[in-house]
Amino acid sequence: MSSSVTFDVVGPVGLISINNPPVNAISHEVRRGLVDVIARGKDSNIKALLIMSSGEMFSAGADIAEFDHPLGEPSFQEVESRIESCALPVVAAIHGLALGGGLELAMACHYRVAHTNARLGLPEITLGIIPGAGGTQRLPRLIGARAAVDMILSGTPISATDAKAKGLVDEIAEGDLRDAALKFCERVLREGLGPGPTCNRTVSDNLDESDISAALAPHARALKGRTTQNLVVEAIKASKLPFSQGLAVEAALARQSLASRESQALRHVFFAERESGKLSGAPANSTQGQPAVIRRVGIVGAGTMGSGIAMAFANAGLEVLLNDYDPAALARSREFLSSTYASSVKRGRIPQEVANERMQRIHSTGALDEVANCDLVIEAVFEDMELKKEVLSKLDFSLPPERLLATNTSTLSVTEIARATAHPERVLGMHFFVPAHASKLLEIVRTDHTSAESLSTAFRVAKLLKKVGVVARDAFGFIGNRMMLDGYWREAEQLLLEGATPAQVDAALEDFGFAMGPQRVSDLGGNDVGTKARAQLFKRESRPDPYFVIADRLTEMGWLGQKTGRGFYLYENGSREAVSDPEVISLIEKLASERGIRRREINDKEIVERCILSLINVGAMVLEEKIAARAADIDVVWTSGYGFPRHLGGPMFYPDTLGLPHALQRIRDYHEKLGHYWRPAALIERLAAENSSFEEWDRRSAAR
Ligand code: T1G
Repeated sequence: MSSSVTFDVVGPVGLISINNPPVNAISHEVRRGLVDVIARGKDSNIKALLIMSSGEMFSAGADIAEFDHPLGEPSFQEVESRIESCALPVVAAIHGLALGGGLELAMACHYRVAHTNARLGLPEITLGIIPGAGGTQRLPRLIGARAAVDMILSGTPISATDAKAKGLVDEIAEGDLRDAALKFCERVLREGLGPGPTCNRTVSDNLDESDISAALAPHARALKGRTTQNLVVEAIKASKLPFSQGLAVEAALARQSLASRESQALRHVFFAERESGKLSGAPANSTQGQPAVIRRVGIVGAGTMGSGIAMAFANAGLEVLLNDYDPAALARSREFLSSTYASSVKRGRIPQEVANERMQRIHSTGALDEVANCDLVIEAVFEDMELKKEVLSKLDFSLPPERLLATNTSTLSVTEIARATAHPERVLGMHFFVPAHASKLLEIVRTDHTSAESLSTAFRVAKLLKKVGVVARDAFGFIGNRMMLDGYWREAEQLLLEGATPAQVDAALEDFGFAMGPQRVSDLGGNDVGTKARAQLFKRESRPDPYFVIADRLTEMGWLGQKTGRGFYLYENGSREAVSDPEVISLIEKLASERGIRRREINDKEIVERCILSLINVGAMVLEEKIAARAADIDVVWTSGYGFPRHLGGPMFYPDTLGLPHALQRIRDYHEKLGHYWRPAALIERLAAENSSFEEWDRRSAAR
């Protein structure tokens, strides 16, 4: 008898409970346990079966960790056919999340009761797979093919109320779910409703080509470069076939999707995001630190970043004290906060009362010492070393030594800033990304003094903010900016000098899968922001010319990007549409001739190859220098913070799929052609020589 599935008798009902923490994944053991207990339903005293789960949720679906090996028997199909063909009515009682195989299991039951807090979804597409446990055949039978294709393409769970309205659940329960579900079973028995196999239902609507394109259109941007959506549509179409035939079609398509590189990449990112939140980079002499409880957060500096960070914490339900010595800055910040919340309300993202609550959680103050009673203080003042040191030393004086002190610097040495305090062990960098209230990544920058407790607290903060926290060692540009400046973006500029146009480079990288090309991103953020950041970084380490000579010249000329109507592109009359600017091309030609760079035709393949290979090469150097603890951490930084396409797995996973020997050969070719800065990273040379991979390197490092 499996310990993760138990069986109790409550009157005429056989109560089956799944208990497989932390997320009740329908693992091999759970499937075996279910088959065992369903057989117990044959006991003559049992008139109905009720399946529910303990813990926070019904189930997060199949056990994703099992996907790299053939799934053990009994299969989902076996478990579900035993439920569906059961002579007794089988009811599923759903609380919290019912996702993927968890919802598919519930759909194989004859009836579903959902608690008001239930959220039901098939998020498989986020893992590059299609629902493979009958979801593409039973969901259309319950809610219609059109609604089913929408739900599976979005992958977003729906509420119990919506699920009831669509016909996915039969009853909504408030209060005690177990009681309500047992009452529901008694009603089914009293009214003699009997078993109601979903497979016997037919799909109420048709899915023609216009329906399909209409269903795909809203997801075009999110699914750019992906293929799983086509398999989803094919599987849903098969729901018109007799059930067993449709199920066979689904199984074949599910196997195809599971074997795809797209799914391997997305599963890699899924687990990498969860692994990145665990201490790997902590100083050797420290133990796993106990994270502090954070209820009230102080933010010093009410500029765009400070205000955005304040919003992130208020949105997560925490009290925020936003400090700035300049009353005008505080007033501008309130304006920014209320207009940002107003536009979220206008877009229907949050109701007005939630916007009000969040706004009220942010308290402004001109008195720095007021933040002394906060559990965490984050400094977000102007990017100037002396100013940041002055603020940190004042905070260090007033804030109890066990409280965490963070700096939001993106360019300056955190180690140097921490020198202004008497407690460097409680100082680290919290590098938020624009917009701080919405971007998913939080780079946690540790110095050689940062304690494990401080790191654990920073991880807890990332989880509280629903961000992915990745530890970076304090160094030039940390993980993300180092790779962007020394690799990806630097190469984009080099290609412009050699003959490519901004539009060509951006289009090639957008076709590769980036949401936006580097020149357009620079114009969006402001070319001056990049120039200032590099000037700060050069105080740590310089870089040989040419290094962003085009962007820096545009800054000198005041062509800062969208905010000035021109940058790498023209933006006419305040539009956000980037229009090619012949004057920029002439400027680039001039900068190239000043450096004796011969210009030539460059094709898209070379553009993508050079920008991505240089990213990979610098990524390997970041690993060698222990700035990142894991190759997978780099993948998380770039997929959640820099727009690297998730379905390619990230800049370190991607070459593993190409084969490192091939990547090394191409890097060597460019080293020969383009010179020193293309020197292959020693780590790539070593792994290629061993025909190994970054994934293998991570496994070995973790085992050490
Ligand atoms: N399988 C295995 N482990 C899982 C898991 C799963 N489905 N879901 C979560 N975990 C682990 C996770 O790695 C972490 O482990 C811990 O649980 C807590 O997760 C047949 C084929 C449910 C919203 O896509 O979206 O069913 O790091 O940190 O932030 O058609 O986890 O502690 O060791 O993420 O509260 C479809 C995936 C599967 C849902 C909770 N299901 N999970 O978020 O906690 S495919 C999904 C999530 C499928 C069928 C197909 C989230 C969550 P560790 P966490 P959280």
